[in-house]
Amino acid sequence: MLSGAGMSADSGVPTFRDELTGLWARFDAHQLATAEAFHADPDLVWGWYEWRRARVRRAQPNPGHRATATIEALIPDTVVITQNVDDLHERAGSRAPIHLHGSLFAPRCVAEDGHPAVFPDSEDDEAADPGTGSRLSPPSCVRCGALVRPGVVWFGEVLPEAALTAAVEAAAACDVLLAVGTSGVVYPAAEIPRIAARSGAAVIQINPQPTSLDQICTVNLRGSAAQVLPTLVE
Ligand code: BJW
Repeated sequence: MLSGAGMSADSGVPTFRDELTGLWARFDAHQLATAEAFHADPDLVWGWYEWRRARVRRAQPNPGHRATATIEALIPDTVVITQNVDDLHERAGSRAPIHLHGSLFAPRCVAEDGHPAVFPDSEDDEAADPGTGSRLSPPSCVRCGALVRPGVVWFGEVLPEAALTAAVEAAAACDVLLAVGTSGVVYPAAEIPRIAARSGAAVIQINPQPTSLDQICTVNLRGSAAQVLPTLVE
């Protein structure tokens, strides 16, 4: 399975590109989701990610996340690949989802090697919601003194190599790939269902809207992840 932001939409976590409710309808990706943006205004970027982190903490897995965990239990060699930076698959019981775009909960250091950040508040799960548009100074890494940055993959950055390799291998080897709640426009993640299709797998898409993946899919199930996924395991 490849999941995207639509998987968590029914948990109240906004997608990126939905016309009215997506994050990019309200916020400028260039000012928030690039390394250059963080360098130019770390307080703006850190504050925005802390607001999103607080929202995710309050969110609960939905029936789509739970059905995914059930599929894993029923078919043990299922591989869950997600573009999402939330932890809702894990909280629903998924074993070890592959996070292609990192995690809101694994901040790292801006130092060259990008080591996991060590800073006083990193375990503070009760931190208050700073609110939309709040500026917040990022902490410094106690190990090296450099700034701590969100542990996500921004535009222009390479994806974690091990995660991408595992995802490509799983896509090339699978018989069926479920593409759930993704617009399929952000690469290289968008290659995953295309690799599966080229390798002869059936690609089943679950999405309430048409997407750029429609043409390569064997079946397009129009509906939300929370509605459609549970029907597959009933
Ligand atoms: C529901 C629903 C419900 C709603 N149920 N469904 C090849 C061609 C063109 C460009 C490129 C290319 N290769 C690389 C690029 C550049 C770029 C890119 O792809 N740009 C395109 C946008 C044009 N890619 C990169 O920069 C990547 N890095 C890279 O390629 O490195 C190599 C390199 C480096 C340097 C030089 C040269 C090469 C990195 C991409 C990182 C993406 N990061 C983000 C932000 C992460 C952090 C954060 O969360 O802030 O990741 S962007 C954002 O988009 C986020 C998502 O994971 C990603 C994908 O979005 P997703 O999940 O598909 O969400 P939406 O909103 O787009 O779609 C939601 C869908 O759900 C919709 O279809 C709805 O209908 C549906 N839906 N409700 C089910 N209830």
